[in-house]
Amino acid sequence: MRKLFLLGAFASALIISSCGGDQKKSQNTDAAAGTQKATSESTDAAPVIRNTVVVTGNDQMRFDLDEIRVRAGEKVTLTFKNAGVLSKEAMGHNWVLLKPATDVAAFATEAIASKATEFIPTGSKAIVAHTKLLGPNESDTITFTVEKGEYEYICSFPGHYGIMRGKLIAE
Ligand SMILES: [Cu+2]
Repeated sequence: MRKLFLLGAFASALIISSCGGDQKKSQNTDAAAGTQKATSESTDAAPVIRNTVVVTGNDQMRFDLDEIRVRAGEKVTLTFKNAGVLSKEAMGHNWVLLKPATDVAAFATEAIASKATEFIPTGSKAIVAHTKLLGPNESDTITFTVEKGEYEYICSFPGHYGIMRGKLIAE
């Protein structure tokens, strides 16, 4: 998990510094895959694709992972933890996976209007999977299976999705 976190942090640093993006990124990924191969019995040379994932959210309105890679067509088990201390009413978090090409801003607006269902618009066709809304130290584990593609995930608590979001890539 720690490795995933570090890699995520490194990836976002690369994105922030942005120049030369693709080439640098693939070099980094290759290096990471090499490390992983040396230290675990990973059977695949591909970088950090895991279907068991732990994500945390915090009081700074951040997920610790801004990119998650999973294997398409196989069950993903995702545990989301709220690592903050602020109350659920003030700083609750959830993890909501949206279908590719979802208008995230429109979805988030719809979510704000869904307070009775903890900011999950019931019946929304945009949702692939979601956790419960969590208060401090709470966690929720969900399972889902996705087809190949790129999906965005957000926290749908009002005001959070702008920075509390990331990308899930199924390959
Ligand atoms: Cu949140």
